[in-house]
Amino acid sequence: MDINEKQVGPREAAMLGGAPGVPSAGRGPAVTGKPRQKDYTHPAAGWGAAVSVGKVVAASGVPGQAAKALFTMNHEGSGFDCPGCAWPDATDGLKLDLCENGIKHVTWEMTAKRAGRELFADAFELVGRALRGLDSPHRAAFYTSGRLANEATFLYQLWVREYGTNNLPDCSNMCHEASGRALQASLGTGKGTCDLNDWEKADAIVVMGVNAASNAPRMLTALSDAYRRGAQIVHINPLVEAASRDTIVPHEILAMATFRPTRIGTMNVQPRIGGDMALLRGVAKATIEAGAVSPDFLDRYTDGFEAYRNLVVTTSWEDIVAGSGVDEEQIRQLAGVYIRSERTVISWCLGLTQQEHGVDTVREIVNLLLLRGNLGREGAGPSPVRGHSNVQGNRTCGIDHRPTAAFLDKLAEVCGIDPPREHGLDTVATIEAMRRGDVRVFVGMGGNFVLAAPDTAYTSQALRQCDLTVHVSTKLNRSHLVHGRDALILPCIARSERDVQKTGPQSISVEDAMSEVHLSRGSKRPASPYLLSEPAIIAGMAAATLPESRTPWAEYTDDYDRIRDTMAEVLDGFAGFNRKVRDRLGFRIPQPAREREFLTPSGHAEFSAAALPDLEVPPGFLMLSTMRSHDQWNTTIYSNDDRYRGLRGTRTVIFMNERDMADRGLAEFDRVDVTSLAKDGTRRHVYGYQAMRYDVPPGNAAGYMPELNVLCPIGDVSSQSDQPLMKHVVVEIVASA
Ligand SMILES: Nc1nc2c(c(=O)[nH]1)N[C@H]1C(S)=C(S)[C@@H](COP(=O)(O)OP(=O)(O)OC[C@H]3O[C@@H](n4cnc5c(=O)[nH]c(N)nc54)[C@H](O)[C@@H]3O)O[C@H]1N2
Ligand SMILES: Nc1nc2c(c(=O)[nH]1)N[C@H]1C(S)=C(S)[C@@H](COP(=O)(O)OP(=O)(O)OC[C@H]3O[C@@H](n4cnc5c(=O)[nH]c(N)nc54)[C@H](O)[C@@H]3O)O[C@H]1N2
Ligand SMILES: [Mo]
Repeated sequence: MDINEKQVGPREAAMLGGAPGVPSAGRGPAVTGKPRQKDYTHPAAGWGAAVSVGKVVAASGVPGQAAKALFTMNHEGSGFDCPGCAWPDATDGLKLDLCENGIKHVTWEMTAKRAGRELFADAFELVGRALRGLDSPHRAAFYTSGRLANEATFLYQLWVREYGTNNLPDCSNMCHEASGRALQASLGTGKGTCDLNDWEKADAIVVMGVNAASNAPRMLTALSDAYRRGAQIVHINPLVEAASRDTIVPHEILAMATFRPTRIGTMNVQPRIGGDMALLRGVAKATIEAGAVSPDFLDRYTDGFEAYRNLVVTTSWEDIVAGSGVDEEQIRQLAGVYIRSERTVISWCLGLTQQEHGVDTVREIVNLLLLRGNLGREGAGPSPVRGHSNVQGNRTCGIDHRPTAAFLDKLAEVCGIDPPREHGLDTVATIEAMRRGDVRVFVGMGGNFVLAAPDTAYTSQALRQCDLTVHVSTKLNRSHLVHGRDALILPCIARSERDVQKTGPQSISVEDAMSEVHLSRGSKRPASPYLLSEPAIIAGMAAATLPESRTPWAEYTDDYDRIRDTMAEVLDGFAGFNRKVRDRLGFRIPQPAREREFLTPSGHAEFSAAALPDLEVPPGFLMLSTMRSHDQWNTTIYSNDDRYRGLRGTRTVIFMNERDMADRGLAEFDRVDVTSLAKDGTRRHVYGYQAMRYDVPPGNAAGYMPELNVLCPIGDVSSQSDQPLMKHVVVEIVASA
């Protein structure tokens, strides 16, 4: 019996793909017919995307409303912010700058199912009673998925801290925790320093570890513009993804009519999984060897360059080539691109962060940028691609299990509460605490915790041990079925819907990946007149939990301007929030690092000098990365197809190098069993996947989340960021018996 079955029993193990001899089904629609793979040779976006959107809008069951919603999405001033990704809106506003996946995301949110008033009547009291009954506030944990708007976020953390804990795990713990920590250590800010204008001015854009065509489609517009003005665009990815080829930009109707694609890449580099840090070091080495550094900048603004240079000079090309999986000649070519560029932007996403050495890798990006002063000037700098549409705003507004003393002091002073000072639990620590019985109440503000978190069987067991689980959601999902002794599913108003409170229609605000904050107002009639907004639900739970509270919960709900007034006093850069956020394009949170003011202990940008990681796997094992398909939004699966990777009809595949397949005697779509090897030596299995030939370097493999989360061991987190190693799963792949 394997680890999955021991934890969840044979029936559920079969559903999770962990039953020997039973082919895994995946989490998409029922599979019919045989899967197919044919390389996708058309440009990304364009007509393929348009056809796909038409199908989704029709299938939403509310085509008229869906079409109307699409025309108000991302229109500054009046519309609502696309709840899809965090890519900023075009600076000149009002292009039809939507993407196919944003559209699928919005229409999927619209459903014909309804919930009535009676649902909320007892719910708040149940939550309040359960929380008041715990012997310590630390026995509860409060998860946030990155969809929560700024105002609701602020209320949520206020409730949790007034109640008495910093147990605020969030999806960012699985996403960009490494980026935040790295940028904080190097530059004294947890965020990137670039905006879209910088993307428009860069001579070279380096895109690392992101599947842009699927997950940040509006980046394609920026890349094709950059290509047309002659910028160099380098894609660094073990998989050659569609974004590195051609695109037809969605709003360019003429290009769509004439099928005239624009190139969106000038160079592809294919490192081994986890090899980015060694690759970056190689580029730094060649840059230093060529004497192409900026001594004045280094002198004036940085700290630790000498130590870094010594480390780079003594790192051998042999180690760099072995560690990156890229040959010296190509690394030198890449360095040539970097050296010839006056202004360089380096952008990255999960391929770099969900690794053991994620923090070191992001710091190596900064090291490389610092060498040539690519920081705090136009067209240059680090630019992480954030995930959820407001994941960055969540952090800004207080979702942090490790809050700073300065933030807590301010919160105490302005809100008259006594927040706890000890750090709280992150996502993985919360799961482990639930499993031990130390956390008894779990609240999820959005998200699909059981499927998004690592080690599905373990996490299921942990949630089932709770006294109470509460989910505030716009859509039903698997987490609603894997619950504690008592369970609440509270539906809420979605971002595309009208939110009317006592003082009239309300707007909420969000922050995009480039620190721009703007208002968002839904226009669609809510699914039911009895639905409550997220701020109203949070305030209702808070008032029931804290009967003595002097926080004006009801007033906050009546008028979100009141929430913003308090936020303006607590949060740095939010003075005049209510006024500034009503500007046509919103406002930008000040970024000291952008002005070359570094809030680090030394007052300078800090070089890091970390050793290259050891990526060796035991003989016969492969390194597997989990990722999204084109037709999914995290745990929401739209179909079994992955258009740009040319795959149709299945999700339970393992992308493998041809040579690794031959070594195992595997032909295309042969069934395989996959076993992961945890740091602690335990093994987890999925059965009856299908092997698929793909352009990945030998020794590397890939497959889809959330199905493969079954294989991600709960204890395998980075010692640098505590992030689960979702792009670094050591696996053994054998032909199914
Ligand atoms: N349509 C759509 N959009 C989304 C999402 C969605 O699910 N659907 N999710 C949103 C969220 S929350 C996030 S965080 C982002 C995620 O956006 P991505 O980071 O693009 O997400 P993944 O699909 O996990 O893709 C990881 C990419 O990294 C590459 N990769 C894997 N290992 C390595 C490595 O070691 N080095 C390098 N250089 N590359 C590697 C993979 O080949 C893949 O291209 O997208 C956001 N946008
Ligand atoms: N193996 C593996 N696992 C991963 C990753 C990976 O790359 N590999 N990526 C990780 C990353 S980057 C992330 S961000 C997490 C995602 O983790 P989560 O954020 O927990 O998951 P989602 O699938 O985005 O959550 C979708 C659910 O959120 C609810 N929802 C949607 N919109 C709203 C809203 O406006 N309000 C409320 N209240 N609820 C809403 C709906 O009920 C929907 O079913 O997954 C992580 N898990
Ligand atoms: Mo994410």
